[in-house]
Amino acid sequence: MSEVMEREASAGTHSGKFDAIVVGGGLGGLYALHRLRRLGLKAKAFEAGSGVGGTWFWNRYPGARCDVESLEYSYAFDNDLQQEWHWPERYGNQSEILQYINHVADRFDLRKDVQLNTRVTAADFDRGRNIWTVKTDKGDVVTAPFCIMATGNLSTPRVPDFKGIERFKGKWYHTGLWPHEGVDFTGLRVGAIGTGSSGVQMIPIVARQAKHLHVFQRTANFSLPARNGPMDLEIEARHKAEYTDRRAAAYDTPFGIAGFPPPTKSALDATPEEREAQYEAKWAEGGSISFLYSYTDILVNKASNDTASEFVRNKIRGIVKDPVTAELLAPKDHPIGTKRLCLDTNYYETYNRDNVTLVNARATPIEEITENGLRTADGTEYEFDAIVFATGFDAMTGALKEIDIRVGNGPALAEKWEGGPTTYLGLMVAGFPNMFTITGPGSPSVKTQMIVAIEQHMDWIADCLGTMRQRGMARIEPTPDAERDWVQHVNDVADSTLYPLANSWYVGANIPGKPRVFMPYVGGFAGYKKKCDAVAANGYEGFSMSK
Ligand code: NA7
Repeated sequence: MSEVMEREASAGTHSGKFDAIVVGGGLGGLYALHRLRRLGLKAKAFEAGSGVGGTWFWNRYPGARCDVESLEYSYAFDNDLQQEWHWPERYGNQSEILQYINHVADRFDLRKDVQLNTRVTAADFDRGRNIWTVKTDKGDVVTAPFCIMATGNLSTPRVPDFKGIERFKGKWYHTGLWPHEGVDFTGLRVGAIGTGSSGVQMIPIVARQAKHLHVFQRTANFSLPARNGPMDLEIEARHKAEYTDRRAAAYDTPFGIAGFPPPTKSALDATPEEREAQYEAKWAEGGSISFLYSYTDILVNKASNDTASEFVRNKIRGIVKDPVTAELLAPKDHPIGTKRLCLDTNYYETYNRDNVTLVNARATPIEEITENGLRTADGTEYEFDAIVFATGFDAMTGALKEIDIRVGNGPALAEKWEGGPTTYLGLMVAGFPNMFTITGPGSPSVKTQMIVAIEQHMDWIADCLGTMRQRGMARIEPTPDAERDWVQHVNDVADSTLYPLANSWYVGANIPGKPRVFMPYVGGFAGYKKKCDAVAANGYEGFSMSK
């Protein structure tokens, strides 16, 4: 197959031989290009969007904002960049982050190696020649010994295939595919489906515009106040003075973020009064890591977690005036922090508005979309001018499985992963040589500050490629044993926590038929990085390299 593809390449205009192909032009793909260039390699990236930015290019829904503070959520690889960039607010919003990414693309002259509006459709590895042949939907056929998948963790939006959606006469939107020109909901009857992070951020803003907003909630999520606001210039100056040390310290933390003193005791060793004061202080401070860091065992001990969960439920009961709505909004089916803990601005307060109604989509599921709105299982008809799906993503594996990735006549990656993703360190897949995944399943990825995770992965990959070059090696792949042991370890670690108690996208629970496998590594970023470094120091233990 590769030879045919290569013949096509030489016949067409969109061909080329590179040292590495990068799939994706988001934060991961751009850093990959930069890092490969520093190794002296010729790389090319393909990006489906009409601009760089990945997640931050697509997710333009009202209120889209990072839940990691802006001084942390940025690249660390260049000190001048982090010193010179000014973030206007405590948490970056979508347009500020996209502006930053575009600045980085220009500043490091990365754009010339990114081909936009191009989706990679297939990648095929020829073991005889150690060459990947990569095809795109624009007819490109390019080759390179290495392929770097920077395809993102939340990049395949999921619009549930509701019956009747094609009949709807109004407009519908998905938060992850938001129109660039924005949407004005003023005076409209709007239905919002989904109350994950995207819904929680968007709902308060749409509520202020809409004539009436119905929110369809299937599962209540915990959300904490973000306490966003203008950047405190003193904090910024202090942070910048300590940037280098803080970035280094972040590597020694579980979430890849420094500055939060680690907790020292169990929630159960504190008196009820102490706990209340502690949670109250964290609630006032804003932010999710700080809150989960109240005690050592919130994510591992159900009784400890109950104290934190109940504190937040009581906050919801205190904010939301209608007791029935408050009880519906108070999550009871999962421990706090085991699904993505949302950060919001006035989310619960929004339900005190006269023009907002919460619908229990668990008790009365959405049955079908109709011409004029939707109908729930109890036969109630809702009329809408617009419907917003905040229904999430085929997380962590969706984008990779959409590409036909094969090694000769072997099974496609999607077939290998039918029972759930398997990787070694979330970096490589056994049987798929010379293909690296940036923040792949089995790595800390979404459980950390993503940019730290991206830089750590790409730095490791660059060192690996440098070592291979030095040793005259042409091929690397994990051994099946190393992959099996790592997958087991990822699952053992998850099973020692409360995470598996939640039906979250971490286990693929939001995609019907997706195997229930815990995908991110929750053993903490610090331990994970040490493991990756030790693997490299021990001669790339668990990988086989060949000439
Ligand atoms: P999420 O967190 O996956 O949330 C999707 C929401 O959509 C969630 O509340 C789902 O309920 C809901 N959903 C999905 N299908 C339906 C149907 N059929 N009916 C009703 N409700 C439905 O995605 P987000 O975009 O909010 O956030 C993704 C990540 O982006 C986030 O965690 C941050 O890391 C950034 P469910 O919980 O499945 O019952």
